[in-house]
Order: sequence, then C-alpha cells, then structure tokens
Amino acid sequence: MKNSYSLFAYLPLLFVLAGCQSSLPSESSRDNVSAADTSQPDSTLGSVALELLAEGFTNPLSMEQGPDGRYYVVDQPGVVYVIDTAGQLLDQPFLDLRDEIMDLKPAHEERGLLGLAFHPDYAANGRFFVHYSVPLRSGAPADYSHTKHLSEFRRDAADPLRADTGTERILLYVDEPQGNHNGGTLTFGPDGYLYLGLGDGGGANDTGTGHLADWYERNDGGNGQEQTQNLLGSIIRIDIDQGDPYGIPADNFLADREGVRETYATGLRNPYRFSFDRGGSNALFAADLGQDLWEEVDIIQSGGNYGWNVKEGTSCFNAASAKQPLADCPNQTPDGAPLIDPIVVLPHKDTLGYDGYGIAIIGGYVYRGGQFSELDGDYIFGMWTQHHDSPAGAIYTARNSGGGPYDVSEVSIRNAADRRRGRYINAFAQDTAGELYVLTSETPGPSGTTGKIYRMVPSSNYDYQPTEKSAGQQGSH
Ligand SMILES: [Ca+2]
Ligand SMILES: [Ca+2]
Ligand SMILES: [Ca+2]
Repeated sequence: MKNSYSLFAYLPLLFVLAGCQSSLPSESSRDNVSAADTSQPDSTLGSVALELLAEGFTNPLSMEQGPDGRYYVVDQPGVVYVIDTAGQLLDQPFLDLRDEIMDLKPAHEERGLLGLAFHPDYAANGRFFVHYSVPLRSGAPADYSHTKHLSEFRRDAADPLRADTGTERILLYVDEPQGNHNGGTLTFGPDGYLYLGLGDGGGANDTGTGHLADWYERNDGGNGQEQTQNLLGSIIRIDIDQGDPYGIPADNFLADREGVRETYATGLRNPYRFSFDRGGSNALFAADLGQDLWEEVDIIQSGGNYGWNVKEGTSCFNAASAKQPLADCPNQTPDGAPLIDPIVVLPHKDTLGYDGYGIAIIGGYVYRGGQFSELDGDYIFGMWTQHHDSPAGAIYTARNSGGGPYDVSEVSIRNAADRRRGRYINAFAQDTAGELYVLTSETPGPSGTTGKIYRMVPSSNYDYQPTEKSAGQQGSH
C-alpha cells in the first residue's frame, strides 16, 4: 500500500478531513474550485461501530475469507495469517514470503506483499495467487527500483492451513522504476478472470526514469496513457485457466498488441484497492490515488481510459507544476477514446483553498451485507489519514444519486471516542456474507505490531456526524 512515499512524498500537504457531500468541480469551475458544493449531507446512514476481529499484525493490507470460512490476512512484510472460524488468530502462517520480499523501509513503504486472491474453485484445486515486491531482477534496467511477482501457489496437500511454497509459479514479472505506486489489488472478476492493479511506475507526475512518452506532449511522461510498451498505469486482466503461463481474454481491448495484451483499462495513477460489486451489475469500483490535489473513485469499464496524467480528478494536470492545473486539456485521446471522469473526486485539505479530505484514498466495497440496510448499494471507502504523521483515517460512503457525481458522506464510527483518531486505514475487506471489515495500523509503515482488523457492526448509540466543515468554509492555506 501504503501510501508510502508516493502519497507522502508527493502529497505531503494533503491531509484531510471529513465527510460531506463531494462534488466534482466542472471544467469551468476549475479556477474557482472553492466554489464547489461542500454542502452538508442530509443523512442518517445507520449505526456503525468497529468490533475487533484480530490484532497483532504489522500492516494488514487485505483480507479474504476462504471457502473454508477462515479469514486470510495479508500482512505487508510478507506473511499471510489465518483467522479461524472461531475468530482465533493461528500461530502458523498460511504463507511466509519474508525471505523473498525485498527489504522494506519501516515507514512510508508501498512495497511488500500487496495482494492475495483465491481461485474461484480453491476448495477443490487449492490454487491461489499473490502479488509481491522483490529486489530488482537481473536484466531489468539498472536504475529501476525493484521487481514485482504475480505468482501462483497451491495449498499444501497434507495441511490445508498452509501453502506449499514449493509450488510457486511466477506468472508475471513487473519491473518498477520507482518504489511507490505499486497498485496491489489482486482479485477475480465475475467473469472468472484475474485482475491486478498496477501503478504508473511511481515517482511523481508520471515522469522521470521509466516513464515513457505518450500521445499527450503537453505533459512529460505518461505511463498512464502509453499503451504500447509496458503495463504500468493500468488494471490488467488474465485468464489463469488457459495458456502458459496464462491466457489473454479475447476481448481485452489491446489483446492483439504484443507486450500489453493483458491491459484491461488504462490512465490510472495508483489503483491500490479496487473491488467488484457483488450485486447490481457487478461494476468494478477503483479508488485511484491522487497526487497533490485530487483523490478519486472510478467505475472501471473494459478498455476505459481514466485520464492520468492528462487529468487528476477532473482537473487538467500540470506535470511541470503539479499544484497549478492547466487551464484546459483534452477530453479524449487522439484515437477518440474518452478520458472517463471519476464518480467521486475529493480534494486534499490544502487543495486550492478547499477544506479537504485526506491523504490517500483507500478503495473499499459496495455494501451488500445484511446489517445496514440503509447502506445497501453504497460504495464504502476510506482515507488513509489526514496528516501523514498522525493516524486519522476516515470512512465514507458514496451514493449514486442518479447520474453525475456520487454523494459522499462520512461514516461516524461510534465506540470509540476516536472517530477519526488513532488509526491509519490501510484497506477494507468483505466476507462471503457481504459484511465489511476495516484493516488498520497505528504506524504509517510496515513496522511494529499495531495492525488491527475490525468488523463493521451496528451500534446502539449511533450518532451520525456528517462533517466537521460548514458549507463554503475555506482553508486558510
Ligand atoms: Ca506525455
Ligand atoms: Ca501504460
Ligand atoms: Ca482519473
């Protein structure tokens, strides 16, 4: 994840704040973004408390409930832990890749073990997939940072609570120019294909070492837009039931373009967490981390282009001076592909006079569980924190109000006098019943043992607090 340096080194000023209604600034309002709608939501979303599921992790980044009912927790340093159906965290890890994973920095680190996905038929075939960071492989450009593996493993034949590390099959190597923007999510879609999010290569502005030129000459760089030479800046999709080492779905939009055939959607900066709606039309919701000004949520369509580094949110990104957007920019590629705007755009605290939301948007899930009927169909997501050096993650809902930007409200967490204090929100998880979990730590990097996982449960003393901002309030920064 974590938003290590990308978010930090490059968004250091963005912290943030509270929920309220989000509003996408239009192109015409860009020069006066503080006029965007920050009115308060009229909302009583339900009562939410956080109930501790398990603790003692370092920096939990994802959790999957297996077909056996157990929870499998991905801890960034390289371990997958098991929580049994009684809620007991088992001593024996399911998988331990710490010897393979590169040395991680104790703070602000986006590398490590980043994602886990069970094959849809895992109960029968024991196949699962992970995505993790290793030292730069031989043959990669010498000035690059590291290499990532997308690997398949199998469950141990004799002990179903342990992986057989001898079964590793590396399906894909991704050489990363910089240490940040590693994406991370690995998940199966309703189509049975495996999806993986890849960042733009890191650094800042989508420029510098390893950032290729694209069609948009006004901004340097452009792995997000470049679609011929590497997979960076994309969500990819592969068929792990065909081919060697995998097959390419015939309708991948670049399926005939050697070298980038895996591409499913492009124009992304760092799609760290994304998920499919298990209901509705099974839409793919991805939170794409912003740089200095805007965080966003996109609904990802096959072949879609989400704008980076032409746009950050709906703003015209300026790679030469990232905090000063350009006055105008294209809304489509030269081939006529539209640059698709987000469904949610949230400002950083210091963004152009806004009283913003936070550092690093954390993608979650469309709520389809049974505990909070009023949240059914809402997209639940978070902000990692508001200030880089202090844990203050927040949870939000985005509701489709019928076309246009979704309405965003903050979920007030009761049981703790610490509604937005004390936790970095690293990720969310969803169990097989559709209920949601929040994965947290109290330090910004992969060190210590403050990692905790909470289940979102109803609270009897719920008190919804929509926002700390008032309409029209402006930052003084
Ligand atoms: Ca360019
Ligand atoms: Ca690309
Ligand atoms: Ca975008």
